Amino acid sequence: MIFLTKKFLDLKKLIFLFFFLFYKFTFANEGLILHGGYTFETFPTQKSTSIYISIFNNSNEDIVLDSVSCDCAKKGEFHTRILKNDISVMKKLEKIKINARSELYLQPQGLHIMLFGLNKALKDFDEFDLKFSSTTKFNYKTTIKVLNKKLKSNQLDKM
Ligand SMILES: [Cu+2]
Repeated sequence: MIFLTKKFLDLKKLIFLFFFLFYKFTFANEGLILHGGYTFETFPTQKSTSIYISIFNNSNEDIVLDSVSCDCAKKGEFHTRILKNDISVMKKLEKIKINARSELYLQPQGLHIMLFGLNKALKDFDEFDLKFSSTTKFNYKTTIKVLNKKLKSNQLDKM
């Protein structure tokens, strides 16, 4: 009987550990909506690209994203654009903060995500997972759609 109780306790510990790990490493997308993420097709020799997305924080706490990654590239970074001698240049940000009950729009000419070391060319209609980690409780994941590069210059009718 004692043996059984001990075994039961071990099982409870195991279940607790499992849920702890699950909680820590799961992509909960709790409180944060990652919407409409997209990037453009790349040339076969192109090794970096930018991603644009809308982020809505529906929670009552600020959320800080401190890393971004995907399986299709070696490294991801948050970038913004600043004026340097009247020229717009990109600047790396260590993290981005989405204030409680606010939204952040990552779009061309402004805040964006960069992928470096692409391990394949991105094609029209491709999709891939983009993952974020936060300094708060959760990790987040969203799908990025690859758009035809002709959309960029409004040349879609000239194919
Ligand atoms: Cu950039």
